[in-house]
Amino acid sequence: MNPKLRQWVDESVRLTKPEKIHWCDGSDAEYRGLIQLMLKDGTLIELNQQTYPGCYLHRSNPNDVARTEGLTFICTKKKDDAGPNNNWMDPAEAKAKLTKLFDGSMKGRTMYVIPYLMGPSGSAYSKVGVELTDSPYVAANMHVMTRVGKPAFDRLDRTGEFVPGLHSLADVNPERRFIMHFPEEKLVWSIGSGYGGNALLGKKCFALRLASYMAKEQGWMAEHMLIIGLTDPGGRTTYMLGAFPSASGKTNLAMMVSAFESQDYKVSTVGDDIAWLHIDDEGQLRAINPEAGFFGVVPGTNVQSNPVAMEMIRSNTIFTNVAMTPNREPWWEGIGYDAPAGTLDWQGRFWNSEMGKAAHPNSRFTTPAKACKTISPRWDDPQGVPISAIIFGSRRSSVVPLAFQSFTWKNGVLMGAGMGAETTAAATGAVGVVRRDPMAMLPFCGYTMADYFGHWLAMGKRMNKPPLIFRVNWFRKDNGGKFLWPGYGENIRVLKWILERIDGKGKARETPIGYFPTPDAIDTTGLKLAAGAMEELTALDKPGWLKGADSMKEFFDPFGSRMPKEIWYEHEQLCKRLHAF
Ligand code: SAT
Ligand code: MN
Repeated sequence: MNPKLRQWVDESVRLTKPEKIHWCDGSDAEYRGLIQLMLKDGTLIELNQQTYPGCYLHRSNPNDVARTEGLTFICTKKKDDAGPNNNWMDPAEAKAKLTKLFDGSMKGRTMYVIPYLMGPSGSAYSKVGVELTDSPYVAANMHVMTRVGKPAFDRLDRTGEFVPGLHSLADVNPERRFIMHFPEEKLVWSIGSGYGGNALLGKKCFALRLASYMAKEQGWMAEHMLIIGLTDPGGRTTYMLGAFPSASGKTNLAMMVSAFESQDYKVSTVGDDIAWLHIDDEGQLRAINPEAGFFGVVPGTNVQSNPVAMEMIRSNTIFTNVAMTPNREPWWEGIGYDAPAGTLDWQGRFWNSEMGKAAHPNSRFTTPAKACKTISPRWDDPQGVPISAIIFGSRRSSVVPLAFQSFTWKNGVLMGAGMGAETTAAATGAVGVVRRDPMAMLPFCGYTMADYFGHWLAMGKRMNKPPLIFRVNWFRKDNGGKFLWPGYGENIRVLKWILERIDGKGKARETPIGYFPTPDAIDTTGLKLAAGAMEELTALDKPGWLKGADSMKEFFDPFGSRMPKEIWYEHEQLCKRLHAF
């Protein structure tokens, strides 16, 4: 037993005072045991085992259904190191505050000790974490989302290194809820929430917030990105990354089934949420998916939007906060059929449409990656996959065109850094408000984004041939509020244009913002679009971008002198080009 691990578990046991300790081995038997236990105590509800074998429903505390960004802190010694993009608390103060809350918080409960590996077994890029939790729901989800047990111990034996994460539900009270990160110590303390991103500490806490900090120190990158392969009709596969804010269709894009009937393009899934990126000896950027499962948004999932997920979540899935029909099947808004009479909403109440939504807008599924029909044969390749393009995307009903390409890596870094996004239900707070969400990392960057942008610039210089950078927007609306682009499987047409640009082809025109596709550059054969839609989707909204450039400046200003000069230079050039246009 690793002495550091032993000592930390002992200390945590003394503090939280659990009744029992369960060391997780990651076995199927253990998973089944956790499910049985939760069925017994009501944490899980059995769904219809004929039609949804191995599927269960968890209803969380209604006060605990999304990430709570306001209660999430980066605790560095210096406030400036956390930056204006994070809530900050002094590490000693945070420890003192949470020590009180953790004191006896596991009384009468079992502490699960969960050793887990983030990344493929045998990959030099993978890292070990250990989570201590009093939530069997968290333990079961960690089983699905990470590689628990042996793969972690094997690595731990070799390196001796792990990231500790202490988690307790305590009394699930927002007044006493904190998600605290100590990047200098590589430690997470999370209390008072059982929700995914707050409680599955391998995910946002380790694989993004702490890992982004470690990546900066060690010369790699941890990003909020999907990883896909796009195979062309000739059978050649090109790998791409996509950074989109939470609940903006990342899982749908990652598992996309091409709706392009006339042409044989195929998407394969390497990851749907997080990418760890390294530069190899040849100067090529490579990506691994640190996770082993999907924690996807359920509402809106149907046979059109994501047929692969629809099939995948028919078995061995934990549903959180969906509705349930009288036939004990899960139901959600956008599933493709009406809720039968007698459906219970996500809080277990008899539902009618006057009560609002039956499923919570941020209801989720947890499913193993290997159950995904489009999973890439290289999804757990220890070397990762070589990356040719990075796509930034977000919800914008106006201004941002369907797609465009940045001029250079540096210019692309500004494009990512200045990305505006409409907020979604994945975090508590108002939905649909435009905020700057650089690289879709605003809630997940474990240090000041001034240094983060600098790190992006530095990484670009180390790459032999940096990936091309693109911006996409599937969510553009017309004046009447109707979507201009059909999205989902039709997005393959945009990916095809991106592939053509990678190959030095693909029609484009130069604008002050970057290379925009010409209205005929994206193949629309067989699509029924409104007249003039492609013109509108590829037009330059000069006043909109001028305002956008102003709000980028507003976002960048508080970073002060720490902001890289090159970002300001790129911003200045952008404004100049816009004014001259
Ligand atoms: O934060 S979660 O991992 O629960 C989901 C998300 O917001 O991307
Ligand atoms: Mn996410």
